Amino acid sequence: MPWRLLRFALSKKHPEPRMFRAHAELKRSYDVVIIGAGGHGLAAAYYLARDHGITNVAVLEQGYIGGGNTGRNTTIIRSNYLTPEGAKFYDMSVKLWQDLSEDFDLNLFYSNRGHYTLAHTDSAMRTMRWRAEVNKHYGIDSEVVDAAAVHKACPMMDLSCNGHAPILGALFHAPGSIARHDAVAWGYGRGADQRGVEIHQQTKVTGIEIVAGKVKGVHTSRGHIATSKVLCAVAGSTPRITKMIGIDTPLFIHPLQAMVSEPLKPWLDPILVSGSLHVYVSQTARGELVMGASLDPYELHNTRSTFDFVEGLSSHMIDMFPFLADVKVVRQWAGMADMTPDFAPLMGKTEVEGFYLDAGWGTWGFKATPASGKTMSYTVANDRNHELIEGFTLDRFRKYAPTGEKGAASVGH
Ligand code: PYC
Repeated sequence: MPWRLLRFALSKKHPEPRMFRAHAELKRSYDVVIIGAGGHGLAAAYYLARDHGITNVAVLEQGYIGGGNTGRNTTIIRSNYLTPEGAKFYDMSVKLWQDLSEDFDLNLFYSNRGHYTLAHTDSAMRTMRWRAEVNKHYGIDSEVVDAAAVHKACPMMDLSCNGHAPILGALFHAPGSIARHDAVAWGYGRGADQRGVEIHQQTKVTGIEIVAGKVKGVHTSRGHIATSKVLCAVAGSTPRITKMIGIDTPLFIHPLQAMVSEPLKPWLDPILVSGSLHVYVSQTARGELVMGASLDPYELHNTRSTFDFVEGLSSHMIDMFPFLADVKVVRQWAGMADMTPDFAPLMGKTEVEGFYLDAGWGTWGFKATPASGKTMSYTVANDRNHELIEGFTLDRFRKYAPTGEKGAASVGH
């Protein structure tokens, strides 16, 4: 055991830096109110304080820090997107991820593994080539590889997938990584708190005060707050908030389920995704397999899990890895994915002055956390959309100018 740890264990005092302060009262006013203490809300608070010097900020959370989609995903980080807008935005995110543990002085278990999107059909191979070309154009490390390269990276996989869907090749994305999701929320939360931001858990927003088209305040379960800027970063709860101010969005909420196996000896180094078999999987430092599939195919504002999901995903996992047949599933969960019609996010200023949206994350919100924090803090601080989110604003739907990102989804939806 390292001496530092032993000293800590034997000491009666534990002078560890605090994680967050608990605030008894809300102040009567803040420069900025952020709704949602998930990764995105806390990242925006952190960069508002660190990069823009705006610290009179309250982050309001109806539950607990990181208890929404931040704690309900499969922690995959990548930037191999299909559209130029997506590729550039997620490239910024991947670059920020690489230094985040050091930035926070907190181990995020960030682990670079490489990411294979498997292609089982000629048309999937065509899409992989398309993505690789877009990615290379923007300096993102992606290439199409053949089935032999996939076998080399993952010799344990049955390349015929039980004869159902033989693998022809893959899009290989070397920067693909995973990280510990809870720690990301804690790191951003602690960093924001240390700079003066207040995080108020168990504080529900019940209304937003608008006067002459401008934000004037927020009503909460703990009283009223005056503010002229509100950032809404609540993923699957976005429609509840936008309804309060009469903004129409094209969001639909679908459950996105996932599950985890018992810990196994390390055998799976890369992250694997199969669009045809509806599987994505990685192995954590603890040895668990973290697995997910497509969205549930109906709208539901709920985080319930189903047996149907475990059965379907397990059978496809066994097509790929027959030796897993006796491995136990130990946990499952669901998040509420806020889906847009074009699969790109919904970010930036809105028709209500002082109300900013960070939503539409669908199935890729976790990996976006640092870039969404950076770009939304810039947008809120300057009341001007950051250039990297110009393709993601709400008015693209009114202008019939979608940013079609569906081809970059991990699995079919
Ligand atoms: O976009 O990589 C992804 C992803 C994995 C799980 C859900 N989305």
